[in-house]
Amino acid sequence: MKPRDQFLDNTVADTNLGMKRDPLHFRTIWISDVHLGTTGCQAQRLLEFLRATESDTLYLVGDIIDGWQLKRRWYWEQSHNNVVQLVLKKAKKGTNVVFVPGNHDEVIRQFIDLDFGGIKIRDELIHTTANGKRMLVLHGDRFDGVIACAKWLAYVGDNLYTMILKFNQWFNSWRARAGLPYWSLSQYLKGKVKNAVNYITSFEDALAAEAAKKGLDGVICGHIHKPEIRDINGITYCNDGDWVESLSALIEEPSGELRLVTWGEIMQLKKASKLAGVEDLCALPS
Ligand SMILES: [Mn+2]
Repeated sequence: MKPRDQFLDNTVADTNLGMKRDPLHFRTIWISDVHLGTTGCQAQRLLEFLRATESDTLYLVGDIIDGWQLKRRWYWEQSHNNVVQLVLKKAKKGTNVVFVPGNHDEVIRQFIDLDFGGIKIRDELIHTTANGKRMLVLHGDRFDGVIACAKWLAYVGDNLYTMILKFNQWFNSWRARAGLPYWSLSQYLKGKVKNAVNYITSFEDALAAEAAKKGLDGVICGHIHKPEIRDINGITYCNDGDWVESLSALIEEPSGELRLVTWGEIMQLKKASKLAGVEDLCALPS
C-alpha cells in the first residue's frame, strides 16, 4: 500500500469511530426487576452496565424500585441513588427513557401517561424494531396466577426468595475469593424444581399467547427473573431477566436483531473497547 493510500485508509477508520460503530451503543435496551430498595439488588453492577452502554431508547420494564420491601423495612444505599441519578441523566442527555411499572413498583402505576424528569411512565405498549417487528412490552405480572389470586402468598414467596438471594450473595463473595466465577443459586434452583419449571413455562406460554391475540410478532417482559429469547408458536418471547441474580438485559442491534446480554459480557466488551481507545460513554454521576 502506498503511504498516501495508507493515510486515506486511516482517515476512513477515524470517521468510523463514532457512536454507531461502538459495540456498546444499541438501538434499544430493556432492563427490569432491579429491585432498588432491597439488599438483593446488585445496583453496583447495574451502574457499571449503564455507564458502559448507550441506547436511543431505554425501557425500564417494571420492578425497578421495590415498594413492597421498602414499606416493610427501609433500605437504600448510595448505589441505589446513583442508579436513579444515572437514568435521569441519560434522559436529560437525550435517551428516550420509558418506565413500564411492575407489581413491586405498582404505586407508580397511578402516574401512567405522565412524564417525570424526562422519563415517560407508560402502561403496556408496542415497540417496533428496526426491521419492523411489533413487540408487546409489559412487565408480565398480570399473567401471574399467584399474584392475581392472593397477594399474601406472593409476600411469603418474596421472603423466602430474599433469604435465598442473601445466601447467594454470601456464597458468591466466597466464590469470588476462591477465584471462581459468579454462579446464581436461585437460577440453579429454578431449573431444578419441577413446579418452578412448570410455572415458568406456563408464564412464557401465556405471554406469547397474549402477543398472538393482539396480532403482534412478539413480547418483551420481565417479572420471573428468567432471561430468555425463544420462539413459541411463531411468537418471539423475550424476557430481559433481572438485576438481583442473572444480571442481564435485552438489547436491540441497529439491524433490529434482539439479543440477551449479561453484565459480564458487557464488562468484557468495555475492556476490549477501552483497549481500542474508546472512552467511557457515560461518565460517573457526580
Ligand atoms: Mn414483578
